[in-house]
Amino acid sequence: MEMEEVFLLLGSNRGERRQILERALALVGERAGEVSQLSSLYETEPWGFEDAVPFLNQAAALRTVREPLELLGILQGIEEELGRRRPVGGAGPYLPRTIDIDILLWGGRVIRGSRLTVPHPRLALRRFALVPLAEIAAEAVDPLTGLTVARLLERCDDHGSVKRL
Ligand code: PH2
Ligand code: MG
Ligand code: MG
Repeated sequence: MEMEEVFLLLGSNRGERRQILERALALVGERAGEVSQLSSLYETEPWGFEDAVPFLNQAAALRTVREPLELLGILQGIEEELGRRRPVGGAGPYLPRTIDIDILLWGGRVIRGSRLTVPHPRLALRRFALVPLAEIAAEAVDPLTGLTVARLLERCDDHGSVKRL
């Protein structure tokens, strides 16, 4: 298996947000590969649900030899260990979360499975993901549109607040 570069987005809007992100990144580095780049922390307005508690979001580059579903399992294990509780019965409305770790891009790959879709299906709609990602990977290309992350950000009409800390 070749080493590939994967871009992740971490988010937290419950508990000790900063510590939780740090802990999550340490576990990703122990279990999944090498965390080779990290964005700044951003405080971001909740997107898609009514919740007064702002998120901390941070993007990371991961160099890994894991297969996609293997990585997904590792990330979900970390989410669970750090207190994430998923509602029984799958996707419902968004709920506050101590930690969410999403796979945004996986090199130039397109993955469409029942458990995992890459590029992340809502990446181009979300400033809270594009701004941190552009800080570390402005020139990475979205394989579906051929557009760079910098360009996706220019075209994004989300106006949610995203503040660099
Ligand atoms: N994650 C969501 C839904 N809404 N809003 C912000 N600001 N940050 C997130 O990480 C986030 C969200 C679903 O995972
Ligand atoms: Mg998410
Ligand atoms: Mg998620």
